Amino acid sequence: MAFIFDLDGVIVDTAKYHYLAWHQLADRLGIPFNKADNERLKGVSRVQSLELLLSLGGRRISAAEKQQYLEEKNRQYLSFVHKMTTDEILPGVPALLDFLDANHIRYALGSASKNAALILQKVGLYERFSAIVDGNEVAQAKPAPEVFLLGAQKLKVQAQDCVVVEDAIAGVEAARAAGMKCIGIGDKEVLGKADIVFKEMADIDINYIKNLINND
Ligand code: B16
Ligand code: MG
Repeated sequence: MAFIFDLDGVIVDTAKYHYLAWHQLADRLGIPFNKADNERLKGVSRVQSLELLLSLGGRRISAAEKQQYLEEKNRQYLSFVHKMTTDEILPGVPALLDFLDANHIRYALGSASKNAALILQKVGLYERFSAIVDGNEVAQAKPAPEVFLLGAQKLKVQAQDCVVVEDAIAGVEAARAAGMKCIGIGDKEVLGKADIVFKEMADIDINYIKNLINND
């Protein structure tokens, strides 16, 4: 048995920084963009996020312009990431990682973000993960299962022995498509395809994790 954690919305809340960075670009392009719109970008790749933003404004632009906007948004986003510290680890995460370590259960990161390694370094968790799979390594973004299958491969475990922890619909679907168990973090109504949903990481019932491990 092994665990694969998503990053944004599970280990840290970087969605607030994505929002600020996309908002700045949207303002510049004259596209209305609010927090509800931002929800649709969670777990979605950078390029798909830009496509969604442009569709909100009914805009069509050249490939060169798209590239320029992607770089601009990422520069802005990184200006927030560079200020991140260990304080930004979501409540409940350290206790869960400690529990897994104590039980010799290995865990990997499976994120759509191309900045995942940097973010883990900023919050001091980089060394704790046995493997990292991020947006630089996969050809197909979530809901495709590739990111999690690669995680299982790196951990040298079978897909059916992996438990994914995810906060986005696309991520839950990716876990399902990979044939893995999935713990959803967020709204039960939204993440219905997960095996179980907890509102926040801090709400994860450690007895549920114990049972998963013992029944393995
Ligand atoms: P980047 P996750 C995802 O992270 C975010 O939820 C999503 O909003 C973002 O567009 C994506 O990473 C790509 O991030 O621009 O840093 O490559 O939830 O898969 O950890
Ligand atoms: Mg996420």
